[in-house]
Amino acid sequence: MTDPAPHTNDLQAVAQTLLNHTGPIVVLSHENPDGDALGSVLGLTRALRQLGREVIAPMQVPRFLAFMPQPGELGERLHDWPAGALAAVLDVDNNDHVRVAGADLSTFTGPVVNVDHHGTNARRADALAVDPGQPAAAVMVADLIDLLRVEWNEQIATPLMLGLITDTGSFRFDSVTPQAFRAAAKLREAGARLGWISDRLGQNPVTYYTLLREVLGTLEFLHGGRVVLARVDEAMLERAGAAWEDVENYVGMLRNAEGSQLAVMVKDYGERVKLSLRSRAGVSAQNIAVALGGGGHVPAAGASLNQPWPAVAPQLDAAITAELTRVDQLSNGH
Ligand SMILES: [Mn+2]
Repeated sequence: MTDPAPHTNDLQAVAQTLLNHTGPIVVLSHENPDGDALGSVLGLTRALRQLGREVIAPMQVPRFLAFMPQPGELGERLHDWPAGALAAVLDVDNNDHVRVAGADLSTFTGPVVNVDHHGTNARRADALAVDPGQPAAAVMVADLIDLLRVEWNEQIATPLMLGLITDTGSFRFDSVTPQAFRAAAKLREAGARLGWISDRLGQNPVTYYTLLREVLGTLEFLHGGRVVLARVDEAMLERAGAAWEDVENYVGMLRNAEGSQLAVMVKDYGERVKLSLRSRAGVSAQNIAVALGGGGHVPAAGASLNQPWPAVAPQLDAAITAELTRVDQLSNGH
């Protein structure tokens, strides 16, 4: 172990609260769970069960993460708060807003512990550890498991590695800290199955590819290749037997086109349009989205317009042209 992280004292209080509690423990995270939410919940659930605790972990696991839990390991829905329960809430910045899989924390009167890495945390729990310097909640759960004195094994380490991988984009960003690699080393030492996780995360359903064939037929390189745009509509989904969910990752793939500064995925619902925008090299997807009534972050943004695509296309082009002009003027020193 290296120097204790700033959250260690707070985690000690969380660990003590969990160890003192003899009743059932309900482990929860946010709705639309991502890899960190699932990994944190599953890691702590397995650790607490190893200590002999009764744990209930209701979660609707999305298709792309369904490989991780064992069948029956997580409950689909919570019907009632069990008598004498404690709620352990992970990777969530506001417990008051937790309404997942039948569990509504606003109706819960028992003790709550919260472990989270969001800077926006509302700090409402009986014991809580919040550290925005951590790359993933799973890293804090790993430290918590050390404090609970649970013996490490592959079953506990693997879901926590999933959380760390997904929240760091597989360690690909400048935001990845040395601490993220130290946490990964600890999980790897405990046997986390890195290759298996990467292989499973990289898999797509067949409909992803059959739909992609349709979508690539619409591909356009605009503004001298600086903008790459593709469109998908209901008829394409029907021909491919695909769902809107299959479309999610296309825009990131388009952005990888060499020389492209902006990728646009047009989701054409007929009477309305949703735009997914991804940018790089000084271009702001956010500026374009805001010009069209949407919002988001500088590199990733979106907009929804209640107009058909032929009416949206010229507005989108005007917003793109304005943003590219802004960037060019900046780089020319104006
Ligand atoms: Mn997270």
